[in-house]
Amino acid sequence: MAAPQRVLISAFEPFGGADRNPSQDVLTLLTQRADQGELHAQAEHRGVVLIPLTLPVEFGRAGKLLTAAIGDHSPALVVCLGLAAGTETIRLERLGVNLRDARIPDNAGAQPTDAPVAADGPAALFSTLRLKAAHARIAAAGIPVSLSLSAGSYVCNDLLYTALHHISSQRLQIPASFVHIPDLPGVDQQSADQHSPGSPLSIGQAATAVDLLVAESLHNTGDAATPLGTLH
Ligand code: PCA
Repeated sequence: MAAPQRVLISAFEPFGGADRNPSQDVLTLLTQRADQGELHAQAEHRGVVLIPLTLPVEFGRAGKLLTAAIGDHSPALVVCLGLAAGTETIRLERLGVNLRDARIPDNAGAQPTDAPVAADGPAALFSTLRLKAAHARIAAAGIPVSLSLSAGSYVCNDLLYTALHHISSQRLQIPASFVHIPDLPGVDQQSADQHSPGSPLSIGQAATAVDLLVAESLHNTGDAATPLGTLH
């Protein structure tokens, strides 16, 4: 038996009055595929085991629960998932910023403005998954994908920054990043692999994108040097 390579994947609960969060549907589908041994990551790497974690949409608490899970499971890598309503692509987040600036209250009623995530932390921290290599794989699979320079200033960014800050300050060698998912119809409303009219991609494609990101990032080499920067 190969030594397990634990992959910690988090999703978020619904927030802002919604009754579901598609990041949970994507995580459920990934877990089902992992149980069936159907992941690209499992085909490419030995001993891949998924650790699913659903987090509350709460400043501070989401990050505490994630860093506790990192301590409990010593994962080989961490991918956090969340909803970005109004977007059209899978967004691979390159940066966590040290800023809490909430347009709506979180699920515990907190609404910080212009506050740091970590008072002693740098202004921003880079994601450490192989995002450009993954971008190429995901795009080649026909899935709409983009690199993003900002995960916003709400709880998703809070989680990404907290994870990256924890990992770097504890000197852990654990690559981590965040994937934002468009608002997609749930797996209970239609087959996971069907597009609904007006939806840029399916839950099944979103799960495949995350799987390909994991498969690429478990290769312990530097990222691809593709020129994918933005001009504006
Ligand atoms: N999206 C929000 C928080 C939880 C989620 O799924 C965000 O982008 O900050």
